Amino acid sequence: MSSQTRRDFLKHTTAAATTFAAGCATPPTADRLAKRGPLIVSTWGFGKPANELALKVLQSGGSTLDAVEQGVRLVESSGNTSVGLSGLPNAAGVVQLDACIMNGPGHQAGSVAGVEGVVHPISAARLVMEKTPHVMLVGPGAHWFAKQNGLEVRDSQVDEASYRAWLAKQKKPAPGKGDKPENHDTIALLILDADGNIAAGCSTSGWGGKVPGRVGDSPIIGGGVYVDNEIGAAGATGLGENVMRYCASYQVVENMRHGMSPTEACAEAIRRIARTDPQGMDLAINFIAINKRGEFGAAGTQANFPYSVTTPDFSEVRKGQPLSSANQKEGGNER
Ligand code: SD4
Repeated sequence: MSSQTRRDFLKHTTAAATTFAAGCATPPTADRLAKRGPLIVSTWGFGKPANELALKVLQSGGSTLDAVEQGVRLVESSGNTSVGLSGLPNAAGVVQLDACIMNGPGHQAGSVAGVEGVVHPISAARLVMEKTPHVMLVGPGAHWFAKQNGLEVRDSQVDEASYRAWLAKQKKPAPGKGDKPENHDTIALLILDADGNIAAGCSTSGWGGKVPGRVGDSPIIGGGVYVDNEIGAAGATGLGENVMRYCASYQVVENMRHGMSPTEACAEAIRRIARTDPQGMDLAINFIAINKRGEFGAAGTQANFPYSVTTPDFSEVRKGQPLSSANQKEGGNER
């Protein structure tokens, strides 16, 4: 082993040992994971019922992907104003949805972007992963594919009324400040199962009032979600333009590979982006992460980023590490 490699090895094992000492009392063997049961982490307070449903799916014998899909579907049909067809429409008054799913074993992924009229885009993303040789389908092709595969679809109707109601509530941006989305959130949901395998998914209607055809970070593998079955998983919520240019969920997972705890990995990805981005900490982005040891964490540029954590022992909403004092309203539940 060269001295550089040895130094790296020592650095990483020391960092991992420190992380481990903070989070667990005994080595994370498969047994221990099995006894501990699954860990489910998702964005926002509205992730908690999704986590709890995902746990039930696992406990009743469903697969980890079933659990991700069912958890996300719950939010997609909950009337949430940032996820599913109840989400805010684009500038043409049409709701366009983004979603993706990733499976740790086999490093598989599927995604749909800018899709209209599909009630459960997370299910369409899973079908892309499982039934096609592709990773991503967009727009009318994604709608056609979902319909062909028996998913529930609706005519994509221009929703002028809800668009106008939303538009009337928007504050005019201060000159030079640009346009900031007021109500935009994503369900990103990560699972470490009792066998130590990882899967994740996310779904959103994206930026309310966006230019038609705009795609955010959520359906981009490594942007909205990333899974590495040897290391862990990460998911993003916030302004996708500030996530996708940096492959930020991928960065979070790579930070964990180099020995950082999930919380530190999220915080470091944000600091790294803020160092090079002209917006600094005004990025409006938040991350959640889990690692293979069953540790979890979150960090955000907003002071009060809530995320939900569920295991067989507890289910609660926690606050991510704040990297600025900016308060951003939790969207997704209001008209
Ligand atoms: C997007 N990242 O489309 C999504 C929206 C979101 O909190 O998560 N906002 O940019």
